[in-house]
Amino acid sequence: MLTFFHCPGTCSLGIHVLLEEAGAPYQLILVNLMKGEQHAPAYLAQNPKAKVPALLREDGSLLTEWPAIATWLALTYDKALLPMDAEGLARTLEAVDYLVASVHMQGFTRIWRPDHFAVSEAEHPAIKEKGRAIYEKGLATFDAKLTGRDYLGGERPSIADAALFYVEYWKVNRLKEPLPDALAGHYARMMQRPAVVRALTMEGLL
Ligand SMILES: N[C@@H](CCC(=O)N[C@@H](CS)C(=O)NCC(=O)O)C(=O)O
Repeated sequence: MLTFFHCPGTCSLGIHVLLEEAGAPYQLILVNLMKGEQHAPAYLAQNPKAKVPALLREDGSLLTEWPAIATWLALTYDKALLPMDAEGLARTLEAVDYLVASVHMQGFTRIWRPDHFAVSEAEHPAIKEKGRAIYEKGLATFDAKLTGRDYLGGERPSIADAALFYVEYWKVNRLKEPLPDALAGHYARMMQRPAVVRALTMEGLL
């Protein structure tokens, strides 16, 4: 049995969706970021990075970083979540890296947590503006990619669609803003997937 450390509605939601899509056996452990539980000694003993998602595996080893966890889950439990031809694999990893490292961490995090980038509140408006530009450029990039297709790789979702889903989720549920058309269609398709419904329900978000 895997142990999945998560916080509802954060980027760990994408990994939760993949655990459900893959049918992996896991137990959920809540790390409440709003209460600062990522810095509690008991959690730091498991994950010194003080972040979610984190996955404790049956051999007792901890796996961190969204792209690594997603890749390992796909290869271990459901290879259909990761195209294995050279072009499909490269394009999937390209999308995941851009979504997690740029759109999320350089873009959305600047909007949501400008204090992570500058202590001085006077600098926060400029940081948010920079984050907004990175985030919107990322959304527009994926909106163009999705035009005329159901999922990023075509007909079936991959780990990249789970990364796109949590970034879309933030636009709708945190910023309370509409998604551009093709992303709105992708988000609606993801929201209809039983795995997504199960993950959101378990996180108390539905
Ligand atoms: N590079 C990490 C990013 C993980 C991350 O930033 N997680 C956020 C939640 S979306 C977090 O745990 N933040 C806690 C904090 O910043 O104190 C990954 O790919 O998993």
